[in-house]
Amino acid sequence: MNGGDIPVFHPFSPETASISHLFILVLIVCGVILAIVVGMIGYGLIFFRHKPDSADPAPHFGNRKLEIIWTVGPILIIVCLFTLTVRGMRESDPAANRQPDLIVIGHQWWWEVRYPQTGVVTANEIHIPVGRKWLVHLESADVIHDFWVQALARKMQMIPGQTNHIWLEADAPGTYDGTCAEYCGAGHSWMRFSVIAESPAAFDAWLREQENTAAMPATDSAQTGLKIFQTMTCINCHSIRGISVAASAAPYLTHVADRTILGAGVLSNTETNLFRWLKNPQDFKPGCFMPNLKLTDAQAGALTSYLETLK
Ligand code: HEC
Ligand SMILES: [Cu+2]
Repeated sequence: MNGGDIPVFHPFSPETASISHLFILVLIVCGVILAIVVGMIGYGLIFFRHKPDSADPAPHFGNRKLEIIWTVGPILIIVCLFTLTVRGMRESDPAANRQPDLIVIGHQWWWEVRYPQTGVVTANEIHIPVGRKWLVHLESADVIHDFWVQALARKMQMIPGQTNHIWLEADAPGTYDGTCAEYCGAGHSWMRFSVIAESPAAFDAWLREQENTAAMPATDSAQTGLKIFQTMTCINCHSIRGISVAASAAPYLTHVADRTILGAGVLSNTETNLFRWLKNPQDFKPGCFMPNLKLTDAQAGALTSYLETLK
């Protein structure tokens, strides 16, 4: 999706299309009413101005015809909008009738993404197959967050201790921007994510890749990196499948090199940026829960070569 699109006018799923249609219709109805009101005021101002020597006009009391029109008219408009709103709500939120295809858990300030059918866990980048309606469960690990992919689905809060759901679907392949839409602390503005919709075949291939455990590094520098990863505190927070199983305190790194963003969108995932992030995450995302571990350039370099092998 390109940055200039306003998602409400350019929906990419049946769910957002229904929201978009309702919005445009309400906009037109309100626009017509505004034009009538402004038009009548303008007409009155121009044609019924007070002239210096004219007498005050005779007052009118009661006008049954007009009163019926301005009572029945708005009632009809409201009934129509109400009916269309209920229809829009149904279309944008069909009943959740099965196990979730995806579980997304909001953390300060990143997104944990779980595929319950396979056990794959990743972060900040959500892959989905195009044209499939996916039921997503939304949870929170700490405070209230809000999951919002403007072009694909309505907004939904993630509330600690409660599971909400949303339907996620994309009509066309592409990368769709998502963001946290509920202020959740210092790192909120960098709590972004992407939804990558791809053909079902490409999606299946991606998911199979993700199921693999991390490959053992081949080069010296990457092997040193792995040792540092295991001996420094990294493994207390981060999991790498086959290497360390930590609590979900931090993004899974099993296939971190496969992702395009770091720190929930604060940096693009290049080798240089990864190195800079490891040297001091606080430079990029002040307040985030990865501390500055005061790594030397050599340590950060070795860790970078190791993490780059995690495709
Ligand atoms: C106290 C817990 C903690 C420790 C220790 C820690 N990290 Fe992190 N790390 C985090 C958190 C939390 C994030 C997510 C920050 C954010 O986006 O807000 C993160 C993010 C990252 C990322 C970016 C991942 C992504 O997908 O955005 C990398 C890479 C990373 N850490 C590597 C390391 C390495 C290597 C070490 C050891 C030298 C380490 N971390 C130590 C908590 C930790
Ligand atoms: Cu937030």
